[in-house]
Amino acid sequence: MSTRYESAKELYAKWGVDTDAVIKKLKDVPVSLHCWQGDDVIGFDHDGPLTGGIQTTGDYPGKATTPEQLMADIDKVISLVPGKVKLNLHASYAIFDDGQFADRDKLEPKHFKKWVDFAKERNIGIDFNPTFFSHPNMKDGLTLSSPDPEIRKFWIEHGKACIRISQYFAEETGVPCVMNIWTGDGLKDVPADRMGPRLRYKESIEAILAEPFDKSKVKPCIESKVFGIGVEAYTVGSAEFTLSFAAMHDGCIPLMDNGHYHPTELVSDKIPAVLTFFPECAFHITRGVRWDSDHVVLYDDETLEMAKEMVRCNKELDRVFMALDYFDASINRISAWTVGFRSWQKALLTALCMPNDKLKELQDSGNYTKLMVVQEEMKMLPIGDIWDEYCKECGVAGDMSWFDDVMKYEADVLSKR
Ligand SMILES: [Mn+2]
Repeated sequence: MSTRYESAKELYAKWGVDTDAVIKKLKDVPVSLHCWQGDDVIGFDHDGPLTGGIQTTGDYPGKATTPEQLMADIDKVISLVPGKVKLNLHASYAIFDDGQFADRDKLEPKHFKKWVDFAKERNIGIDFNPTFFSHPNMKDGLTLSSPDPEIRKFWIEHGKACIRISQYFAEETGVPCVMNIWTGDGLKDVPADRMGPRLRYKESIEAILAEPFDKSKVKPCIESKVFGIGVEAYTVGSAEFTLSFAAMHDGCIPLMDNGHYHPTELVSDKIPAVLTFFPECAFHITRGVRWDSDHVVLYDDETLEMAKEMVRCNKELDRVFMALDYFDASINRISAWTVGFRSWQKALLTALCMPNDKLKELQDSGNYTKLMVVQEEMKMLPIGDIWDEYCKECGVAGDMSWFDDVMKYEADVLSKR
């Protein structure tokens, strides 16, 4: 008697899909795991509130408050998810030994040595983000676009420091570091001058990118956003601004966060558009709900559609940098992380298991009737059996038995914090 995987494999083979090859390939696709789900985007360098137009809601017990706790929590997540994890850090997660505090403009590689040790021990790469929020130098809601030259200078120095740290990450781990610039700069209400802040933002990012770095090691990105909490009327780094900036600056990569657009705009449709022009593109995988941009990623239609476009536009998946970006403080944070990472893995697996060349042929030959029928047929194929095999080969549970592990961790570790 054949196993469920063997029988599923045969069904996919009839469509020309080699599921063994898909599983082998997916194991090597890096996906960045964001450290900030573990502590509600607080970090270790300040006591103030979260600012910058983002907000966590909920007070589920057990959040990490020390680097040791956060690292232990990340380890727990890594043990529960299939696939290849890359670590994604924000600058606010610098680790200072006693009396060693350095402000954002004075950060050095040594403040991240413990993270490098963590990554090297686990043989994973690191992505990085300057932190342009939750800091007193965010003046009147502005950082790099502030009219105050001293404020701009502080944040430019922060950006430059982060480039040096990104290069350090790449050199230490042997994996290129994707460094993403995002600011929450904007205005709550109708501006009198929309262009001035954008001209200053452009100059400031150019000043940051003037810091020397090896383009094969550091991949600078720029991320847009349509609005944030308290910056409803105007954001400086709008979609047109960031996409134009990346297009006009060699080596700068556009980063699209699918929670950062109007709800009727779909990043799945933007993926082929940007890959038509840019050699490399970066994506934040999240789930927008009405005005919120940061719910836990689920295996839903748009998540799958984004995975399909990445796979179809870039078969080798070497031109797209994928990172999760969300934070939920109302549920167990280990579970939030795990569900999101596994959901994106499921979406990639499903996309890789589709007869994409055959579907394209149907479209190109104008056979839209059969295209619809075949696409519907695909939905009933036993992807769950392929998923189980993939998880088994990765040494993790295919079903939700990982959740027992999380509940045990909550009882043994999180509830004692
Ligand atoms: Mn994002």
